Amino acid sequence: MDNEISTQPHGMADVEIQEWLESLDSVLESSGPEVAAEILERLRAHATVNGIDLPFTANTPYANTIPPRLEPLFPGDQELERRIKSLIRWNALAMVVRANRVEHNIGGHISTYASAATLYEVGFNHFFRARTEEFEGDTVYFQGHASPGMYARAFLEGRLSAQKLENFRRELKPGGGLSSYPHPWLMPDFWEFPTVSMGLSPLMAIYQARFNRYLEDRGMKAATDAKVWAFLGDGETDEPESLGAITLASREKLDNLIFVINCNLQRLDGPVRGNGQIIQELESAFRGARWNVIKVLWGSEWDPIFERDTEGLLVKRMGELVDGEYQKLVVSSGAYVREQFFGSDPRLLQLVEPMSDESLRRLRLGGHDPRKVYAAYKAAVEHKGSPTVILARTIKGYGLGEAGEGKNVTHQQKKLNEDELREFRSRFGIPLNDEDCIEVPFYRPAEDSVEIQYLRARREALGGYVPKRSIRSKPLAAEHDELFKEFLEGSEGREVSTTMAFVGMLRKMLKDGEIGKLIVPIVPDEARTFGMESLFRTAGIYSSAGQKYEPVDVNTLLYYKEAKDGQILEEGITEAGSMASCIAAGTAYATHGINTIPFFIYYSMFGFQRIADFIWAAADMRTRGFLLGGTSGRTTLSGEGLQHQDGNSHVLALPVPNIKAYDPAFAYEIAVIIQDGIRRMYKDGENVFYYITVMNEPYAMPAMPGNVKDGILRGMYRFRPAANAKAKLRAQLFGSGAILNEALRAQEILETKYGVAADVWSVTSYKELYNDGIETERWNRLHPGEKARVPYVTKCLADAPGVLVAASDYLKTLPNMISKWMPRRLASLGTDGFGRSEGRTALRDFFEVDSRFITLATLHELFVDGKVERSLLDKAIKDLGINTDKPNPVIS
Ligand SMILES: Cc1ncc(C[n+]2csc(CCOP(=O)(O)OP(=O)(O)O)c2C)c(N)n1
Ligand SMILES: [Mg+2]
Repeated sequence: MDNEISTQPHGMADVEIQEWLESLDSVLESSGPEVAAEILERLRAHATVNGIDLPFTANTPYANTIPPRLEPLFPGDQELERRIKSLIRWNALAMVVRANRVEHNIGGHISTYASAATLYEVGFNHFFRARTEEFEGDTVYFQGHASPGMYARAFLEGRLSAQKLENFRRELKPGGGLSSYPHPWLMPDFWEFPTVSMGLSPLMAIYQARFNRYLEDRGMKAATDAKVWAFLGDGETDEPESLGAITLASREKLDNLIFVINCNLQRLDGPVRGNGQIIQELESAFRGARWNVIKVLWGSEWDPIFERDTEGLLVKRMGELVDGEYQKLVVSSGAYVREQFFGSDPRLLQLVEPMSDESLRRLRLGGHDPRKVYAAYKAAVEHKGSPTVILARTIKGYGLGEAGEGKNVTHQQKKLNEDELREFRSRFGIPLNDEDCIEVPFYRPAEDSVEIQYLRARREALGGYVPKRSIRSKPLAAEHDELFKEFLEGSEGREVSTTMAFVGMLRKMLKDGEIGKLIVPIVPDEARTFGMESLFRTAGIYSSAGQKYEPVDVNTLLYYKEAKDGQILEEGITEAGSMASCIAAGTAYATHGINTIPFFIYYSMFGFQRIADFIWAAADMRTRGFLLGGTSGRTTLSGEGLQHQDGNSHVLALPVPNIKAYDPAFAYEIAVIIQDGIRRMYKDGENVFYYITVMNEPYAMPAMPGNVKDGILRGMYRFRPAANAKAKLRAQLFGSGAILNEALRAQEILETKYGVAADVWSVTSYKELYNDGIETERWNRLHPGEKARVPYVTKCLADAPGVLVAASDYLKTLPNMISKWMPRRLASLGTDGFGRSEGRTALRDFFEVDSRFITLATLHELFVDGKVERSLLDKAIKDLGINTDKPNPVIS
């Protein structure tokens, strides 16, 4: 770590160093910091030219970035704000302690908020602007584990009742409770952003800030100075997503973005970097990424000591300690601090000579000093040209004393004994006597108290309360029948893939008078894969910088056009970042009151499998829009092999409660699903979003048969009935996606070669069918006296004779999970196992999902039912050329 200041290199005389420092001081005083910086820069260049090897460092010394002389005046009533903060501290602690008294192990966190209270309170009293009619407001991502502090504040603000606080983490109590962490799904009027799966919110915040600029550059909202604030833990920065997009933020010059990292040097188990310095590590990462870095390490009590230290000894000493040592100092006595920290050099000891042990112990850290925090926030909101990160040093469990302050166990401290409670009460001056306080009551001063008046006045001045979620967009008006009509008519024999069909729809949607502007196409460097390059020219690729170069393909029709008002978000190779954009666009109906409709199209294998937690967060946030899983299907994507061929995503979509997942086969099915989706989400305001897989296998798209719209949306419909419904041998074949064509071929083989009349069904969504089935079962169980309802699958198959065979390009579990609502046994074919680099024909043979295997499965079912002879199976195996000794795809 390069944070040392050499004070006596190679025996150089102190006096010489002193002269240099003094002349710099005088330049600073007479000409200001810019000139001083210029001189230093020139000196550095001069030194390099003259062969002086200066080591690279992205670090500054272990000191506050803002010196005391540049600190602004604190504009608030510091004492009053301290009292308010103390009350919030108390109530936050009370919530957790009370909840755990009632129900052992219900959990909750005290120490995270305890360390971050000042960081939040300065924000609440002076910076976070609410969303109002006139102003879009700041966007704040609160650290998930600090939620008790946010609830406790809302209680003082009169927004949450004591009853609600009492039911923290007990959401099922009468009258409702409070969710453990920020969850818009559970508290849709309060929380906006789920942050508790650590690492997601920093990345989401970056893309949110960028999306705000996108809306401005496209003229969809006025440019404002609204900020995106993200509060993170220092341990949280270990998650790769946390720092994964920081270069995007600086590249895009997102000076509307502020990270506040609460550096309490601890995570759950112990120190974040016991043997290093997390703050210096983060500083170099962010400075390297060209962020504006503001370190807030030391409180005002340190200023006079620094002042006395004309030799820079203190900064040097501070840079020497590793975080494990710092943590130890925090829990130690003043005498220990004097001996261990200052005792390393008699000159240091002399600096603190006049101070008592008690005042040494009370030297505050920067993150607990409102003046230092205010100075940092003010500098951050005024900074231009790059995002800012504030690295604020705090103590985890601040104020918990013996109960956990700075201790390794503090993260999980949920109970305080009587002495500890009294101690905490006294330390923060809560007006409760010794007896009352051990009951840990919630405490709110009278409405007309100065505290409540002040707190209300501050929030009023900042536009209202935060956090608060509301839906600010107006529903769309049109039905869009005209727009989608042509896609219901089929391709008249022309072979197209469902991807091409979708891109055609997208192109048309982009031209629509109502929704055209609202569409946000998002691609992670895969537009060409999906045949979307034609949109580059017409819609343009968004770039805040416009296009500073002449593209290499400028003379072609479909050149790579970047533009400041470009509509496509070409995110580069980041599914996580693209999903974060999709979330920002899909929640703009609430955040900005704008109904942007994201269409995020990506390689389906790199979706649910890779970024499922972001999709889960999107679901929590009531995100609207469409995820398009391109090149999908284990056997439909030929060539790419094990890592690319997706037979999983429809299974992985099952757990997300509000995502509707479709595996359509034909263009008209996609048109029906998208049109209905836009209506449900943006007209009727339903809290659902969509996953649609599209494929790259070309085939003729049929025209939509009559009366199937409802079936497409509900999950299945009879696409092609058997020619000879009176045949003796009957079957029902279920196909999805491109495998529907295999079922149709099997229908023909069965009819012409084996005299079996089969109906073919298109199953567009096993998830919809499954949800309908379990919902029907549940209703019947809870309403035994009423006429039993019938699952949709059962209704569909009521008059469908014969054996049942399903085939899809996904795991067999999909059809199996609905088989219990079918009238008879189901044979399921699917693509369980690892993919292979091969062509489609070979892959469908390998995974046993082609027309031959569907035929064999049908005949086998008829055989089991005693409808055909064994010899027919032998003959079929031979005729169809099936190798019965072939490897088992599931495990080979
Ligand atoms: C992705 C993820 N992994 C693990 C956890 C469990 N967890 C909750 S808080 C925590 C430690 C947090 O440390 P830090 O980020 O430093 O926050 P602090 O409480 O110290 O402010 C852990 C491991 C989680 N919430 N999310
Ligand atoms: Mg921490």
